Amino acid sequence: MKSYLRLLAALAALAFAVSARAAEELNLFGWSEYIPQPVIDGFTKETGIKVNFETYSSNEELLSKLVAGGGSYDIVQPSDYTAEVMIRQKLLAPLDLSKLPHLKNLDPEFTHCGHDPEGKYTVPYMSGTVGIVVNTERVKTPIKGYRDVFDPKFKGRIVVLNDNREIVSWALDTLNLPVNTITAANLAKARPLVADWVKLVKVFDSDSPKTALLNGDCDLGIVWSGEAAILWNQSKKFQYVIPAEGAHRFIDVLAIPAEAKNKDAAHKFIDYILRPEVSVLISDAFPYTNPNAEARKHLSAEALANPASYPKGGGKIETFRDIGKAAADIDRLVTDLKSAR
Ligand code: SPD
Repeated sequence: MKSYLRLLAALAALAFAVSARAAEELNLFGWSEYIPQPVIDGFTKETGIKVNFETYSSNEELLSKLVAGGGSYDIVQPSDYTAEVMIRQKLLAPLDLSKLPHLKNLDPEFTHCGHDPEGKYTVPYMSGTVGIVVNTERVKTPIKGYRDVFDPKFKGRIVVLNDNREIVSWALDTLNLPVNTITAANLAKARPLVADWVKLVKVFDSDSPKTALLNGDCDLGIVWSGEAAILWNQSKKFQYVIPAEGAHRFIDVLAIPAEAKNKDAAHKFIDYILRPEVSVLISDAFPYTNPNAEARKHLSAEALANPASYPKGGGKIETFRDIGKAAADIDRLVTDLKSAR
């Protein structure tokens, strides 16, 4: 009788453990076109943790939803300079590095950077640049920089990122002004250039700017390097050019909001992403620059030769930093000019 009761108790404990495991959830808030669904499904299959996945198209959207949503997200995926803002505003939780044994796979070039010098809050996800894509079957003049793209003869043939900080940085680079020290005087100098440029643009799209180039709606683009890499894989007519005036290099990271309710599951997900075999799946679907040195060893020679994913040489390449309140000035400037076009 006693052993029968013990068996019953063990079964009840097992049922409890199984239902607790099934109830575990992870609320993931990431960039669109960046985290492949099979990677998320693989995590759920392995851990039993259900992932609720929401996407955004800009760092500004992430910030405003995170601030409004309190503790609704367990993992976010800001770019370096936005992670820096979040750290300053105490919106991120320090990571428990003992729960991230695969951190060792990262190339040190991408860790302990300016946005998180001690590596306490963020883990690099993917890196990349913002550059020019040219459909060389349709554009026969040499395209080397922003001024070549924003030539009035290309009016209605250009797709660019729908990202105000990016757009203003192209004008600042063109004028040889700093992209991280934003003053009213420099914004006033950039304004006429941006005003002219936005009038030439046909499509503003940060989610899938490749689409307008693939379907022939546009012949030139200023896009994320991963989008350019996908275009190159489709056809070598899509050439990637790092703008001669200067380009932006970003590191997008994974981080856990301070108010997250499922921090343990969040650490499990981040460590899963750091596994080489998982990271390779991400590179296959979204060929950005992979910061995971172990994963890179498993990439094909063709993937590593993609000039958008792994550009060789190049001129002035800068990272963006937290610019505080000036971010709102940039937003206002571009929003005004877009609505006046
Ligand atoms: N679709 C994924 C896009 C990722 C872009 N991250 C870089 C943002 C830098 N402002």
